[in-house]
Amino acid sequence: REWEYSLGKCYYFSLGRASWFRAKAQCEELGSHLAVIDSFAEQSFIMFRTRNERFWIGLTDRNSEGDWEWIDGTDYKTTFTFWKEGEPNNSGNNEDCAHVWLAGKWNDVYCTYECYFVCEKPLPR
Ligand SMILES: [Ca+2]
Ligand SMILES: [Ca+2]
Repeated sequence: REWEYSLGKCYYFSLGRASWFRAKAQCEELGSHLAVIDSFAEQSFIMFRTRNERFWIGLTDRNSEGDWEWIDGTDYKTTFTFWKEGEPNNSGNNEDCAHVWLAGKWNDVYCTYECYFVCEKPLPR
């Protein structure tokens, strides 16, 4: 019941805030992973649903600064992006996790920041 269907996948929008790491773990406990946004259609759904609030997505450059990686192995370099203008800016040299924010645009922030999060999993058979 807590999951919402869109375009062949199911999404969970958290009711509480957590760090990126805790959010990642919570999605995994639910048999899912942090959302991987790989199309404008998916971006539009998430943008509509998150309404300018901050929600973690499964995108990080914590392994290597500037080398963004999707949590499910989706190739970042050849896939859709929707960064806010001027982002990612690695502000304070310490911003390695990404969330959606105003108008659903992406921003990098420090990973221990606490905000809502979106989990995603395939439609159960
Ligand atoms: Ca960074
Ligand atoms: Ca930033």
